[in-house]
Parts: sequence; C-alpha cells; structure tokens
Amino acid sequence: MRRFAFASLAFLAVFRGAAQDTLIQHITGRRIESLDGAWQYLVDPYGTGYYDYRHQPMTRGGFFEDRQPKDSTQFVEYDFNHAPSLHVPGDWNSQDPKLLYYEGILWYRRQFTVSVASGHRYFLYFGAVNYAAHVYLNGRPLGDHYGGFTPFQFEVTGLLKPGENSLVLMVDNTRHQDDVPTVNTDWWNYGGITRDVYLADMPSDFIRDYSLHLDPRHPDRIVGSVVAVGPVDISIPAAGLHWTAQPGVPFSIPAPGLKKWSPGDPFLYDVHLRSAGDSVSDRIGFRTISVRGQDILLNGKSIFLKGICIHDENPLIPGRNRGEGDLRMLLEWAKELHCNYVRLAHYPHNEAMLRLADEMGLLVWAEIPVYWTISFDNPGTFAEAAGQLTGMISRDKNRASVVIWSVGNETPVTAPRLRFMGNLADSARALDSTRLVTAAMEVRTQGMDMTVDDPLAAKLDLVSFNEYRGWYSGGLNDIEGVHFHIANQKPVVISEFGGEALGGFHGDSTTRWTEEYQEALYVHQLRLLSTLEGLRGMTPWILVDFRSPRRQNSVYQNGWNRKGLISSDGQKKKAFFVVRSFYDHIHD
Ligand code: GCB
Repeated sequence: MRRFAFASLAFLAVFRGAAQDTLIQHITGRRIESLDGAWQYLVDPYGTGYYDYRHQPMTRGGFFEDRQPKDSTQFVEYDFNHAPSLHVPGDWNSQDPKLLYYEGILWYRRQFTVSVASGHRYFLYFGAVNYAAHVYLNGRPLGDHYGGFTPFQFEVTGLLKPGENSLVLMVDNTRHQDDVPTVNTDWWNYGGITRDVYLADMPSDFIRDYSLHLDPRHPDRIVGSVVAVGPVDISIPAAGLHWTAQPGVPFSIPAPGLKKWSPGDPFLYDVHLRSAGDSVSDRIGFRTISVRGQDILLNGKSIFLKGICIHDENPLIPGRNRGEGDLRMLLEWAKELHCNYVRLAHYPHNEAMLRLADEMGLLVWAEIPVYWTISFDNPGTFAEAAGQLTGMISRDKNRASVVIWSVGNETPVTAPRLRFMGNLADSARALDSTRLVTAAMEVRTQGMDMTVDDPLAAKLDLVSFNEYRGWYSGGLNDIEGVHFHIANQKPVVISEFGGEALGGFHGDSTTRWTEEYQEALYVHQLRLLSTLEGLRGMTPWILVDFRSPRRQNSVYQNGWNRKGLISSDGQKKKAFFVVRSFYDHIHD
C-alpha cells in the first residue's frame, strides 16, 4: 500500500516535473560547484531518523535537521559531525565492509558554503542516487526522487544560507516488487549517491535545454529546439552556421556539407548557444541512423554492429564506476575487442559514459531497467518506468553515439506486459523520432528449435533477443544445428549470448567454468549466429565479470557472474580473442 502511494506520487513528480522543471541540459558545461568528496553518513536500518515511534514520517526532530547540541545539557541522539564518511560519487557497499550486503536506509550529510549572488538561480543536481532519495537543505525538505540511474535536480534559490549549509539525503535502496527494477535482478543492488552532485549557479533567465540533430528525412538539415526564456543564438563556427532559435518553436536549418559522426571518424562540432543572459557550449556529432529492410544504415550506409554488453561497474573496486577513469577503462577494453558498438545494460549509465562514447567513436544501445518480472499491471510502476525513459532520453538526446533506445530486457510475454512495453516503445518514439527503438526479447526453445515470435517486435525497429544455448540450455554439441524461427523481417541484433569461465581456470573444452569451455562456446555460437538471415549486430554477454548475489557457486562464482570476456582482476580470457577475431573478419 505504502509503495503504491509512493509510486503514484512518483507519477505526479515525473509528469509535473517534466512540464515545469525540465532538467538542465549539459550540467558540466554550466557554472557548477562540485559537491563530490567526503560525505558523513549514518546507517539507519530502522528508519529512526525519519519515522516516529508509531512509524509515521516526522516533520520535526528527524536526522534531516542535522542538529548539534549547543551545550552538554542538550540531548541529541545522532551526530553527523563525528560520523564516518563515504566518498561521493560511489556506492556504499564497496566502501565499508559492514555495508557490503546492506539494503535499507542510509543518511548522507554534506556541509558547504557558497557566496550567493543576487539575481542568480541555484540548483542542486544529482547524477544518480539508488533508489529513493529524500533531500533536505538546512533541515527543509526539497523533495523526493525514485529511480537509481537518472539525474534529478531541485531549485534552491532563496534557500541557501550565507554561511554553512547542510545538505542531507536519506537514501533507501530497499528493493520493492513495484519498483523499476523489481526485487529480482542479476546484478548487485548498489546503494548510495552513485554519481556526481553539483550546485549549479545559473543566471535568472537561462538556456535550460536544447536538442540538435540531423533531420532523418533530410540529412542536410539540422533540426531541433530550445527551452529558454528568450531567443537563443546558435552557432557552429567550424561549419559556418549561425541561426536564432525561438523558445518552443522547432527549427530546421540547412546544413549541407556537414562532416558526419561515425565510429571510424567520431567528429564532434563545437556548438555555442547564447541568449540575453546566458551561454553554454557543447560538443555534438551529427549522423543519421535508420533501418531499411533487414539492414541498419548509419549515415545512409550499411553497418554491422560489433558490440559488447557492459554494466556500470568497475571489477577492480569492485563497485559502481566512480569517475571518468573507470568509464574510459571499460570503453578502451571495448575498443581493444575491436567493437564499434556497446550495449550499456541494463539501466542508464553515467552521462560521462555517453560523452566518452561520442569522443571514442562507439555506437550505443541505452536501456531502462524494465527487467524480468516487474509489475506490468501496476500503473504506478509504468509511471516510474516512463519517468526513467524520459529522464534518459532527455539527458542523452544530443549524443551522436546513442543510436538505440531499449525499453527493457527479457520480459516474459503476457497481455499486461505487452501493453506496458508497447506503451513504452510508443513513448520512446514520441520523445525521439531520430533513433531506433528496441527491447531485448526472449526466445522459446523446444529441442533444436528456437523461436522468436514476441508480438512486441511489431512495435520495434530491431529483432533483438537473448539466448544462452550451450550454457543454460544444452552443452557445446547442442549449439550448431539449432534452427531459428524469427517471426519478423527486421534487422537481427543479438542482445546477449555467452557462458561463464573463471579467469585463469584451465582444462579441456568439455569442462564447465574453464576458459576453454567458454572459448569453445563462443566458436560454436559465432558459427551458429553467422547463419542467421538478417544478422546485423550482436552484443555478447558481457565485457567484464560483475557482482551478482544470485551467483553462489562457491568454487567458481562467489557472488560473481563470470560471463565476462575479461575476468574480475582485469585479465582477458581466451574467448575475448575469439570475439575479436570474429569482428576482424566482418566487413560492412
Ligand atoms: C540474461 C540477463 C542478464 C544476465 C544474464 C546471465 O539474460 O539479461 O542480465 O546477467 O542473462 O548471465 O544469465
């Protein structure tokens, strides 16, 4: 009941928020002060700092007040000043051994000073907090946010104090059936303020949002729009382009001869936007993506997507990626695998990841955590999923690297699910008509027949599915000889296949968990998949081993999913080289 109420509130917050409080585009291109670093924390498994003894939320007396006793006669039963600290950005599980499996409420407190300029507007911007965030500034509630992977912001103009300010977050990563994702996932439920926190100092009238891309039907034109108070001058000096956009009025301007962005030549233009009181610059690539029959066209030319799946996790921490170095390491590994494409599974990754992909020339499949068996018949759950989709598209719409929006992964076919997923696919298209929309679907297996006939495919641009032949179903000798039955004539992009190997464990290729078994599985799988009509890409599962509490084989797994082509200590397994050589032999 409580969750349903939460979810309904989230629905209001999402849609009211979207209309009135559009996310600031390109936050790192603005005047920002980073609030990253050491934050004091209190672990609060009973919610003592939030609920009174009747378990009702408190309006006064909670930890959010961040009180200090004025003298030794005063009674205050919590103390941020002498509490230990956690690094932000970062999950809590990997920073304190006591918190490894902790799921529940944890309070964060950061003090900061700021010199407030009159006429300016101030926003607190959070890159991501998993899962629920209740935010307080100087004891006063700013609002709540639900969903662990998308950014959110609060305007705090007039709420900042001249001296020290206290920013307190109650973060709760308890899993709930009605959330997105739900209680059951094959990844670690890392809690905390996992991405950067900024205080943005904005002029009174500022350029809040902008969108620029090539017109898919007329690729010699740039189309887009701005969200601002007055007209915005836009210039792209290297292309000799300059025009004025009116807020809320879509523009379409001729841009012949633009150099196109592609993995082979990831060219980014400096784009400057200037209004009466504000300016912001970005680096934007221009390209088109489309399908024709069973082909995928990048800038009108056929392309094969040589990819790999990636989680937002650094195995060497191990924990959520904490900065650009971690993100770059993962994308460099993908480049070493000779990829031109990555699937950022299973939820929106850091904005910096998409910017790096732009820079390094990697196409991206971006996804929301609609995963397995979420509550497809709950309107509140749909609202959360739709809110996360909106947040992701709104944040990353100017990234040339992103070519595919995925609305979910392996969701079993039922009528409510078909409605839910179909509506999400429609929403993705309504929000962005310039990219492909898909989802990772399931296959039905019977003997040597594997069938992909999910009716959702009718709404998608690609046929994408996960299959684990040779690992979960059958052994190595049951891979080749499989007959696929694919209902839709669309480009086929395999979203997952693979098997596990413990890095450094060797034996013969019939022995499970050896690098040799995984290597042989890839040899057979790649032979099988090569026979598929309309195959235009793939993302094996997965670049690197990752932590998952579901994986409890105490010899080989110990809480890790070992399907990585790279082991948890950063060593390439034998299968890595099978995939690389396969990619080397593909010509578009
Ligand atoms: C899947 C899921 C992925 C899992 C993977 C596995 O189908 O999409 O999240 O981690 O299988 O290893 O079983």
